[in-house]
Amino acid sequence: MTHGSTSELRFPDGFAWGTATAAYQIEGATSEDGRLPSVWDTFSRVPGKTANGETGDVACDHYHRYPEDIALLARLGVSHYRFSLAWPRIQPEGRGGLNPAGVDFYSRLVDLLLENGIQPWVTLYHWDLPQTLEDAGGWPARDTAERFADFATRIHQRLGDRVTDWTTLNEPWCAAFLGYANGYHAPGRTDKAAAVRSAHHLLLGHGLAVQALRAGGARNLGITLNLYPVDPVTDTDADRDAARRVDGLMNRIFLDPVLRGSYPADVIADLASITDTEHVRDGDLAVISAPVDFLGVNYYSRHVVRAGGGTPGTGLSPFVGAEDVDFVRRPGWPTTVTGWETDPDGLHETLTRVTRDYGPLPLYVTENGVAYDDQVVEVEGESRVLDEGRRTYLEDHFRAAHRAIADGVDLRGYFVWSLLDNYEWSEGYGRRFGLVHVDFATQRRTLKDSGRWFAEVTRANGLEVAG
Ligand code: IFM
Repeated sequence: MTHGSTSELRFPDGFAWGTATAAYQIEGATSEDGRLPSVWDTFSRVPGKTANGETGDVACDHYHRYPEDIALLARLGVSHYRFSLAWPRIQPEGRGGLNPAGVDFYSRLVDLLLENGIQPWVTLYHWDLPQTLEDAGGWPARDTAERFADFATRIHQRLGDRVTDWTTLNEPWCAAFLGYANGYHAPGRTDKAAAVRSAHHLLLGHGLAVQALRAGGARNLGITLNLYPVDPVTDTDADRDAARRVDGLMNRIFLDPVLRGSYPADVIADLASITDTEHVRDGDLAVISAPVDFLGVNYYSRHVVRAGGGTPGTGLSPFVGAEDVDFVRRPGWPTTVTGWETDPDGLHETLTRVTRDYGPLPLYVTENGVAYDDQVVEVEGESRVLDEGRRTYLEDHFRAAHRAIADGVDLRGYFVWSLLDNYEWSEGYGRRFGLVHVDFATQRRTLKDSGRWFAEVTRANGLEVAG
C-alpha cells in the first residue's frame, strides 16, 4: 500500500499485535481474597535480594485497576493481551480445589478483554510458585511437575470456554537456573544439580500440561523460551567451544526436548560433572515433546562469549556447566539501562535459526522491549513521556521480524514487553519497560510516546517507510 511518498511495511493479515505482562510484576494484592505467598513474596523479603528491598506487594495495583489497564490496551489497538495467572491466587497451596475469588478475578479480566475485542493469551507459569510447593521440594522435586499439570487442567476447565491461546511456561531457563543455581531469582537456592533437575521438571510439567489441555480441547498451545544468538568473540577453538556450551545450556537444553524429544548429547556431557540423568525417567521425553502449536520466543539481546574465568556480577555467574566462560560487552555497542546490548539482527537470527533447525513451525515473539529512564513531562498542558529511544528500538526489532517473515519464518504475532512499567524482579521498580508509564506513588498511568506510535502500528498492521 502506498501513500504519496511513503509506503507501509505490512505484516501478514491476521498478525497478532499485543503486549505482555506477568502476574507478580503487576497485580499487587498479594494477600487479598485468599491468595497465599509465592516464592517471590518470600524471596523479596529477604534482605539484600531485591533492589531497595522492593516487593510485588502493590506493584501496579492491576488487581484493582484492571479495567483502566484494559482501556489502555484498547487505546493501543492490540488484538491480543498476554498475561500470566498467579498460581497462588488460584490454587493457593498448589494442590486441591481452586480459590473461587482467584478464578473470579481472571474470569472477569478475560470477559472484559473479550468485550473490548481483545483476545486473552494466558501464560500458566511466570515464576510465582506457591511457597507451599517450594517447601515441599520446589521444581527440583518431580511432584511439582504433576502439581503444575493439575493446576493447568483445573484452570483450563474454568477459562477454556473463552481462552484459546495458552502458554505453559515463561522462560524456564530463568526459573531453573536463576532460581536454583545462582540465587538471583526466587527461591534463591544455589545448588547446580537442583537447577538441572528443575529444568527437567519444568519441561515435564509443560508436557503434562500440553497433554491435559489438548485433551480438554485447547486449540493454540505452546511454550515461551528466552532465546539468544550466542557468538564466540574470536574464531579460536576455545571461544567457539564456549559459544557452543552457552548455546547448549541456554537454548538447546529447552528447544531439543520440546521440539525433538531428546536432550542434546553435548549438553548432557557438559553437565556430567554436576549431575547424572537419573531424574530423567523413561517416557519423560515423549511427554515433553507432545506436539505444540507454536513456540513463543522472548528476545532481548545477543550473547558474545569467550573462554575465560567466568564474569562475576553478570547475573550469569556461576553459569551451570560453563563456569569458565566470560560474557563480553562489545565496545561502542548501544546498551540500555539493563546493560543489555541492543541488537535487532539477533532477533532475525533467532527466528530464522529456530525455523531452520527445528521447524518450520508457527512462532510468536512473546516478549521484546526495552527499559529506559523515562520521565513524565508536561508539553502544552499534556502529560507526555518522550521515549524516542524505545520507539526506535521497537521499530528496528519490528523490521527485523518482518525480514524474518520475508525469509520464510512463520511468524504469527508480536507482543511488546510490557504494557506497564512494572516490578522487574530482583531489580525492583527501577527498570521501566512499559509502553505506559506508571507513577508508583500515585498509580497514575501515562501513555508514553512509544505507546502512541505502537497504536499506529497495530492499526496499520505495519510500519510507514519513506517511499
Ligand atoms: O520482566 C521480564 C519478564 O518477566 C521475563 N522476560 C524478561 C523481562 C525483562 O527482563
